[in-house]
Amino acid sequence: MILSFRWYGKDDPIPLRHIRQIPVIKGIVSALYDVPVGEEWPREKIAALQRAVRDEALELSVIESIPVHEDIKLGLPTRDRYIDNYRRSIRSMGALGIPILCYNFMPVFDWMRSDLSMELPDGSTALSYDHEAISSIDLKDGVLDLPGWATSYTAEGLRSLLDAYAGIGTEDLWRNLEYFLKAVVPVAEESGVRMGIHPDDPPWPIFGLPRIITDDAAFERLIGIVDSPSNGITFCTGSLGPNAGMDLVKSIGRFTRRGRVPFVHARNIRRTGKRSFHETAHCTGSGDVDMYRLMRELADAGFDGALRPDHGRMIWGERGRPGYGLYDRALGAMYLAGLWEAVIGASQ
Ligand SMILES: [Mn+2]
Repeated sequence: MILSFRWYGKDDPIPLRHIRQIPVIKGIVSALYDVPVGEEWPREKIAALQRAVRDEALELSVIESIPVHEDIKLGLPTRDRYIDNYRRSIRSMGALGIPILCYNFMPVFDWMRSDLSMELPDGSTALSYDHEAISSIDLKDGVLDLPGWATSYTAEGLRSLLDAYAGIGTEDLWRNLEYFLKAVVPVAEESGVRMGIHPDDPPWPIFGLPRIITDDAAFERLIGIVDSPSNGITFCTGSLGPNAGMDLVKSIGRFTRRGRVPFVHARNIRRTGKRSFHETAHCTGSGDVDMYRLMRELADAGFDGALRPDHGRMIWGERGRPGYGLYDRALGAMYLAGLWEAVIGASQ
């Protein structure tokens, strides 16, 4: 198992040399943030990122993510050009020996929260989601008045994108995902790259937009589209956790045993209602995800991919990118490494 840590590149307020000081971290999860969505990732730029990571004695283990252009999700004729670029980017990853690619297939918004700094009883803050609050937002003017999203789209851009999705239902989105996977997975397999789709966060439709990667049935359908070890899942416990009907431990074991879990996001959440929750510290006692049983199941299933602490709280007065401060994710990393050492009965 490669314990890894997300790094947002040179603009991340957290430098690699700080991440390196978390003793258990071996891998870095990162991306190119200056390539327009849909364009090919220049190989030399990926190589430069890899070099920067290696200069701090870490390894670029995962690309998260190469974003999937909306035209691919919408199934527009222009998708073929973007899919070609995607395939070329995957080939470059493979040529450089970067083994895992995380991506998602969520229309328009790749994650959604109603509050980015909900205060918890101990004074820390965490991201939270309240479906009523989200449902009360009217997007018809193209304005999403939520902190963190205000600048993601122009009003015009958001409006036209939502219009484009008006005719796209769940089955259409599945068909478009199928078209994409049939085109890219063989290239990933040839290149030695394992793709893992990130589940929808939260795992239900928002703003009337379809969302399909939400549960075991969806995972089963996904892996059946192309039967390849390169067609897998990024098992994000924090994204799936709000789905109270899902047995995360059973699910992670089931798909890991079939060789379809190259990457795990370990995050804990506390459900506060049918469709509301907030994020918590990583440990079992803090939320509804049984992190111990999950890690034990992963070990039993022979997990050999990368795992990273996902969103942490903001603690000790730290300010920064919501969910991606250093302190709580570092605590999470140490906790997860401790669990792993215990369940496999050896240090790594
Ligand atoms: Mn995640």
